[in-house]
Amino acid sequence: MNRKLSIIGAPMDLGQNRRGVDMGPSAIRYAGVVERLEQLQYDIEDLGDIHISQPDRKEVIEDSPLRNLYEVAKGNEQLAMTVDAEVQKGRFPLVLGGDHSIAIGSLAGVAKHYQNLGVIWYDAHGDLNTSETSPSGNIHGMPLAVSLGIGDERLVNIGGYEPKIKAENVIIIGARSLDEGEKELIKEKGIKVYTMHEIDRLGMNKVIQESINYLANKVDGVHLSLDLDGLDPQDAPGVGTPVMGGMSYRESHLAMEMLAEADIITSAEFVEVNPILDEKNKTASVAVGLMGSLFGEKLK
Ligand code: EXY
Ligand code: MN
Ligand code: MN
Ligand code: MN
Repeated sequence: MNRKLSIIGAPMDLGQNRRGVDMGPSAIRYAGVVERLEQLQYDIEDLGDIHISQPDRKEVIEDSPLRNLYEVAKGNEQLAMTVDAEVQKGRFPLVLGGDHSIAIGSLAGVAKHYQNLGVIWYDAHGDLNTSETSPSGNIHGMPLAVSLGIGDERLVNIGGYEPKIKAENVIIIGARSLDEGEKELIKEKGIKVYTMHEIDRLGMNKVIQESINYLANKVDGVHLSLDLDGLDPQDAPGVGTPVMGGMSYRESHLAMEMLAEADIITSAEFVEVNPILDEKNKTASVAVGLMGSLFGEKLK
């Protein structure tokens, strides 16, 4: 594992319509992320938060069904530049969300440094919608499609190139709420998905082992995009779009520990922590615990 970590806060809440997820980076810092990872002897730089401009609601020009398109695109351009610069310096970017629309910027900043970037998308959702298939207009339901080069050009081309990733290098883990258009895209592109059904049948051990094997010899880096709503709402209640029947705290720890052991993750983001919807910062603490495992707590 790269011993140099750069923490980047992305206080974005414009990719969806519930207030509070912009406080995710603060909640995760408050839950002790820096101290936790410092104990593991990482060289940590906390770069603070990128700036997210607020939409001027009086002057919104609605030429798109995508909610807050301009501000989401602008914030992600900035995130892409920040992440890009850290990777350039040889540092591991650890991005704290913010809603999941920030994966557009993280991946735009990371993917240009790889020929074949693998992606593990740990989520209750597929985040594979476009303006045509989206039931909500919320961009946090679209970042995986956007990164595959599918969707509104103003999002797809963030960072000045497209696509960021290839369908055969993506694995979705934990899916249990997929829209019809997303299911079609998964079929059409042959995206590897472990739904909760498969996780129940195979067990997390097998799912992660298979995922590691699937990506091995194919990719030159792996980005982990971990949406806290991938976990069961009992373990991670502070999220805007909870879905029952998710992965447990323990399964998620096992997943992180196995990824740490395999030493394949080269960048990561933890998203959708919403302290307003949380119970005593539980979800932020869970996120920090999972980061501890991902960065090798058990291996020490
Ligand atoms: N599929 C639904 C939509 O596109 O509106 C819900 C998306 C929720 C996305 C969350 C963050 O992963
Ligand atoms: Mn706000
Ligand atoms: Mn998501
Ligand atoms: Mn989700």
